[in-house]
Amino acid sequence: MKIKNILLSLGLIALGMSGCDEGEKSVTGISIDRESITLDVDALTTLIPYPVPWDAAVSEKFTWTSDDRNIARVNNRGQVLGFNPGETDLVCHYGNLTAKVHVKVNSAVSYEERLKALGVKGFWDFNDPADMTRAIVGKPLELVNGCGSFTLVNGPREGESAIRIPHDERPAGTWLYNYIKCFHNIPANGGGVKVNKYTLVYDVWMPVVGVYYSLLNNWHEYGDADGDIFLRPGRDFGFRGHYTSANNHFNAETWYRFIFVVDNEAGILTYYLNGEEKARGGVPFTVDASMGSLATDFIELFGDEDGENGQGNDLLCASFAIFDRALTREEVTQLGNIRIAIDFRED
Ligand SMILES: [Ca+2]
Ligand SMILES: [Ca+2]
Ligand SMILES: [Ca+2]
Repeated sequence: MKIKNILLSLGLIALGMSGCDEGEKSVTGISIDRESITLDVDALTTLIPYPVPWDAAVSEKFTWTSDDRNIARVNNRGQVLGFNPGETDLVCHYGNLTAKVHVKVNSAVSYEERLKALGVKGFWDFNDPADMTRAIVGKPLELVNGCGSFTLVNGPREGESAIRIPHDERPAGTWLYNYIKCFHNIPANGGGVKVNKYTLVYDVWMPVVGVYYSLLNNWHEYGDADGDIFLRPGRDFGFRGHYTSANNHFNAETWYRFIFVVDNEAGILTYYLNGEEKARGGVPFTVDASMGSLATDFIELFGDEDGENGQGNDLLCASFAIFDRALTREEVTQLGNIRIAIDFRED
């Protein structure tokens, strides 16, 4: 309407005409600024529809639909979101008229593919509603449930669920623990009888900050029932006694990817948050040390002996992965960041 009026005004000025009324033309078709588009997963673009003929009187709004919302989504402002790799058509509607735009969403390398390319030894995605313990790589998990219950809930995006870790309770003066036994299948390495070189990757979400959450408890082979890797009230994180020096790294109700790279043989410990290095410590642990080395049969995820597993709050974990070596900074970058839902309104 605006374009028509502007062009019409310009035309009238150019011709020095006024008062010419030849009657309004009706819309007989839809023209779109592009016949086809290609975009990446999570990327946005906008399509612009025009009436045919160009100077027709537009009396209603153009609307849009997608033939496959799982591939591409579109709203009535013509904004398009690449949702999953594939091809489909977007349809613009005006009355009974329609026009199609073919859309191709480029194939993306999935997180699972990235993990596998780097030789991951265990990967659990918590995406199977029928089996929370399912392994994508490695052995099934075992849920150790002293109280409450493990449940699957919505994760970082549609089709990506997470496991809710029930917090520990102390109903009769004795703590009831919840944790996950993770059978990593990694033999002793790094010059000892325990696992001394490894990388742990957690995709987690906290309902509140200002409390402790335990991510790991080396316990059964070490006799130390206190958790060993914590997210702390000051919003710093790390192994007990080896936390990031700065605070305020994370917020509540936000998805994060925490990565802990341990090489006891070299004496180097590195922490990443969303791919960014947050701490790099020298010589924190000796080979086979009780805190920094892992038992060769299984590890205890999210465990703690006295309620520091969330302190009344339930952590969510969208996935967990483990490597049998210390990933380099470049490899951590290759893993990419956690994919979260793009804020996109379809109306
Ligand atoms: Ca411990
Ligand atoms: Ca504790
Ligand atoms: Ca998941």
